[in-house]
Amino acid sequence: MKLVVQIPCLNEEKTIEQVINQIPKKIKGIDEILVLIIDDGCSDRTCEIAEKLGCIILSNKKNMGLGNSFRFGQMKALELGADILVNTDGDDQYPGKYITDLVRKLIDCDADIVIGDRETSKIEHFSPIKKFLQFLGSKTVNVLSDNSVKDTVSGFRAYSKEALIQLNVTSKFSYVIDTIIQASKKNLKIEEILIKTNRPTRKSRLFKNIFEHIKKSTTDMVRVYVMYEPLKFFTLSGLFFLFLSLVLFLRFLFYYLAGYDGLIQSLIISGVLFGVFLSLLGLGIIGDINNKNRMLLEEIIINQRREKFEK
Ligand SMILES: Nc1nc2c(ncn2[C@@H]2O[C@H](COP(=O)(O)OP(=O)(O)O)[C@@H](O)[C@H]2O)c(=O)[nH]1
Ligand SMILES: [Mg+2]
Repeated sequence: MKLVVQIPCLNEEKTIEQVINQIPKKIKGIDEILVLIIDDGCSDRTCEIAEKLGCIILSNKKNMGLGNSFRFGQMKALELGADILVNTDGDDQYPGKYITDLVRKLIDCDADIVIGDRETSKIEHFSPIKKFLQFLGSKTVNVLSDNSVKDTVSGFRAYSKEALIQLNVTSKFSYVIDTIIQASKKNLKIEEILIKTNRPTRKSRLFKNIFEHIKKSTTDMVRVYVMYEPLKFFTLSGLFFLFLSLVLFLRFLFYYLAGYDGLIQSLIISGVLFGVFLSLLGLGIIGDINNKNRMLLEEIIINQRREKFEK
C-alpha cells in the first residue's frame, strides 16, 4: 500500500522542515510513503527546503486557494498511485506522530475518511466565542449532512482511494466542509481519532478574522448543500413564504367576510409572498434537474478515474 502525505503550503519556510521531519518513516501495512507539497504560489524558501528533504513539489503558478490546491493534490496523489492520502498543515499545527493513527484507523475500520478531532472545546488558546462558533459550525454541518463529526473543520485527515475517486471539491476557499457533505451524499464512511494540536506558530492564512471565517464557511455550507439538495432547500424556503402568504390571506378573508373593507394591503402582500413561494419552487425544480445532470457528470468523472487509476 502506498501513502501520500500532502501538505498545501503558502509560505511555510519557518516550519516546513519540522513538519516533514515528523512524518513517520514506517507505518504497519504501508510499503511506501511519499510527501507531496502543494506550492500555492509560495514566494519564500518553502519549496527549496522541501525539495532538499526529498519531497515531490506540485506548484501552482499563482495562488489558487486551499480548496483548489486540495483538488490538484488529490489528482496528483491518484497519479502517484496512492492508496491513502493524508492531508496536514505546513504550519506545524498537527503533530506528525498522529499520521500513524489516522492511517491505522482508516485501514482497521475500512473507512473512507478519518478526521483528527482536535477537541476544540478543550483547546486553551481558543477563546470562548471561537469554541462556541466551532461547536455551532460543526453542528450545522452535521445537520446538513446527517453526520456526527465532532471537528468538521479539522484539516488533519486521511482519505481512502475510493474517497479520492469519488470526491469533487468545488470550493476555492477550502475543502473541509465540502468533503464532509459530499461524503455523506456518496455513502463514504467517516471515522475520527482524537489528537492534540501544537500551539499556533502564526495567525491563520485562510481568514483574517472570525467574521471572514463565518462568512466563508457559511457560504461553503449553503453552496454545497444546495448543490446536492436543491429541491429540498428551495421548497422548504418557499414553504416559509407560503405560510406567511396564507396567514395574510386568511386575515383578509376573515375581515372581508365579517363585512370590513380596506384590508386590500394584506391581500396584495399575500399575493406577492405567494409569488415568492412559486419562484422558489421553480428554482427548486430547475435545481433538481441540474442536480440530476451533476450526478450524471460525476458518474462519468468517477468512471474515468476508475479506468485510469484502479487498473
Ligand atoms: N494552497 C493553499 N494553501 C494555503 C492557503 N492559505 C493557507 N494555506 C495552507 O493551508 C494550510 C492551512 O492554513 P492555515 O493558515 O494553517 O489555516 P488554519 O489551520 O485553518 O488556521 C497551511 O499549510 C497553509 O500553508 C492558500 O491560499 N492556498
Ligand atoms: Mg493550520
